[in-house]
Amino acid sequence: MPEVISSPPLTGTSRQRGKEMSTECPPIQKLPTEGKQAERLATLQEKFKEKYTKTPDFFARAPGRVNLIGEHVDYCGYAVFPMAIEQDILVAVSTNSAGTLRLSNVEDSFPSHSSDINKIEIQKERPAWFNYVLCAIKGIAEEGGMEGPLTGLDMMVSGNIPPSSGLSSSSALVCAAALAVSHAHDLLLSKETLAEICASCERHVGTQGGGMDQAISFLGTSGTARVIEFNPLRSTPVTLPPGATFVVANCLAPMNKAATSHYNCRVMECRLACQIMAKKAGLVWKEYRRLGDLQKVLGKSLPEMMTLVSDTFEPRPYSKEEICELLKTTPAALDKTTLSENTRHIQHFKLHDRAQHVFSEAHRVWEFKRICEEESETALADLGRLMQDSHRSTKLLYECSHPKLDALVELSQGMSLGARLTGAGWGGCMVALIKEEEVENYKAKLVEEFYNETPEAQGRDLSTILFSSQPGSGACIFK
Ligand code: ADP
Ligand code: NG1
Ligand code: MG
Repeated sequence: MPEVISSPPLTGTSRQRGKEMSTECPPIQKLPTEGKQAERLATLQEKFKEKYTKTPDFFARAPGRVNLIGEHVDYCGYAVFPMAIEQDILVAVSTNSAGTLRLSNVEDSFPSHSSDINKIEIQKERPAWFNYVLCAIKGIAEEGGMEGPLTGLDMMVSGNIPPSSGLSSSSALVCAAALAVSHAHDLLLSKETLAEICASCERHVGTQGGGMDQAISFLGTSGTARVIEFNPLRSTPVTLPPGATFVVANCLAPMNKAATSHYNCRVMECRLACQIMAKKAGLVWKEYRRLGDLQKVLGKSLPEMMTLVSDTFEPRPYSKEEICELLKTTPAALDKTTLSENTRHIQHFKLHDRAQHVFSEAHRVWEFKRICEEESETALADLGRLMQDSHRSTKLLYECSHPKLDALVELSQGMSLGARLTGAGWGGCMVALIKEEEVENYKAKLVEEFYNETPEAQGRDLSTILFSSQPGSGACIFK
């Protein structure tokens, strides 16, 4: 365990945003002196010195995550069940007096960027890596309680979360950068406040995310997964049953969420389903954007909401015109009230299947938690079954899987207790629940039957593609 120098208490309330559920800031830890993390930090420090001819003042770290269950429900207001992983983004930081942002990456494939730190412009149409850092700077400048302009910053990033693979490299980058900027300005922001700022500012890249990734990146705790709830943001540690190991396997088909409209299309389908159901219930539909808010107002259970979905929609695509007729609005007005910029061109939306997935998946999250807490003899098998059901639902109702992910899930039958896609999908990673004693055999089977047959895996370090993960800790500062 790294030594904690301090976990600064929060002072004053003017810098706090939203409802605080704890008063803890991310901890400040001593730089690790041994292990892989120490080596990565040393390399980052060396490259930082070469680039900026000075030593970094401190480092910010934020982890990626694997979501165990609760996919595509956070933006509908429903709880999710992720754990932080060991893989992370590190940012080395030093201030400059020129008011400039100078940003670079240890990997040459990510080009450097520089601008006036107080004039941040994010070009959504160009999915550049540094957009995520610009989002973080904008977020802290606008919502972090700054009392003056930002000071200039020199930053260098080093990451080992496979990008665009559903393990949340994007949010880890936003969270590490936001923590770096807030620490450089002595802002004492709680983990929850930082998570909320990051959830909202990452939307500047264009994706209308729900907040799971940023929450677990700050709130992750070593040894426990967490149920994260929203509005207000709060999280509960949950100990997983003994003997449970989660193995992550990357199908090696990446999917960049900001460069495509798949993700936002699903967010909009849920929003449209919500608004049509709200109208049918006699509510002011424009005031409703999330299925979870609608459920609260209607006072129905999740299974009752599933019945309502079946009573409201047919399992087929609805045209934009038809949706406008149901809402008594026009396509131009709908673009403004409901749709994101990159979904306004879409002409057909599936409402029944997407809403059915959301309500059933939200239910599975609470079932998963109940099983973990009951500690019954069948716990592992019961959790596995929920994971299988979740995969089927994301594949068939949400249509966000990928043939390679399905192949991995298929291969896992028999050797795993359950397996499912994790993160947004359309490629990326699968997570499988494996009995501890089976892990090595299981991995060997995937290597033999999947990775040896996959051209993208050849010559790659398999430990970065196929690994078991224990719940890890959240973001911190190293000094
Ligand atoms: P994920 O599922 O990993 O969050 P996204 O598509 O949301 O996938 O985000 C991936 C993007 O995050 C990459 O295209 C890149 O712009 C950025 N990113 C991830 N890791 C790094 C890194 N180590 N350095 C720079 N940018 C990164
Ligand atoms: P990834 O795959 O890490 O980009 C996305 C969203 C989450 C959540 C999941 C699906 C962002 C930043 N992340 O994760 O909020 O909706 O998909 O459960 O938009
Ligand atoms: Mg992402």
